[in-house]
Amino acid sequence: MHFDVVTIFPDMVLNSALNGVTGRAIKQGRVGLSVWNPRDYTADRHKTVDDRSYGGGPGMVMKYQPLKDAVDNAKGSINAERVKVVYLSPQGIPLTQQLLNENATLQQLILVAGRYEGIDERFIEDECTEEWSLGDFVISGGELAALVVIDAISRLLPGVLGDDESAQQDSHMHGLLDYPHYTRPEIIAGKQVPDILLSGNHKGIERWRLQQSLGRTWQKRPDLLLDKELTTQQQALLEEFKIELKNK
Ligand code: 9D3
Repeated sequence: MHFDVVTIFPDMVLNSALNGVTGRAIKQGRVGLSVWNPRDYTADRHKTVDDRSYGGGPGMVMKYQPLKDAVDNAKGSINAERVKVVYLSPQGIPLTQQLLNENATLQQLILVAGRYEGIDERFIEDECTEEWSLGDFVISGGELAALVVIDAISRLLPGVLGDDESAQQDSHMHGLLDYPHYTRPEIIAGKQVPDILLSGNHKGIERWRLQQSLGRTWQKRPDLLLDKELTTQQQALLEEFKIELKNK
């Protein structure tokens, strides 16, 4: 997958994406990343990328032409068939793991990061195939959202995660929260690591972890259980979790 980020803060994207899992994937050539700065496609002395809003009011709007030229150059840089141009904005559909999974087989994903109050509506209508949001809260621009998308999709691509990490991903994200994790030392501030984790009983550990996942999801994110069918065994584990909680 090749990511192209259209942004007036290209360093913000590069400085972050070149670290960690995404940085490794890029260095290995499993992921491509290019940044396109609308300022580089301006013709005036001040390299103007924004202008006042028709109708008045506070805040500036990103101009159509520098964005259009940046996206056209991104498109022209690669010969790809499966391409999307996504505008990251508060008006977009909220990102979910499912949406990201569905877009992990694109060849090229052009991510448009806005600044100021937003971008000219005609650019969204004519150039963007979709609009995605991080959720119902306000951030200052689309760059962090683009980084979230790049990170989340890169993790889904073949070879990007190590075998261990991939196996973890397989066994989890089945719509439940994670179970608790512990490492040495065995006692911290009087708190023991749960006995089962020291038992060497792998079936018992697996059962405990699934039960913790179910219990924690029920406690912290009951909404996740509403549209999820639990198996008979999972229902029993959750009921046991609730009973043990009452007896505490
Ligand atoms: C506070 C200003 N808002 C009301 C007038 C409009 C507004 C404009 C631009 C709010 C945020 C932004 C910049 N945000 C993004 O570019 C953005 C975003 C977000 O703010 N929340 C969740 N997801 C995203 S993706 C891009």
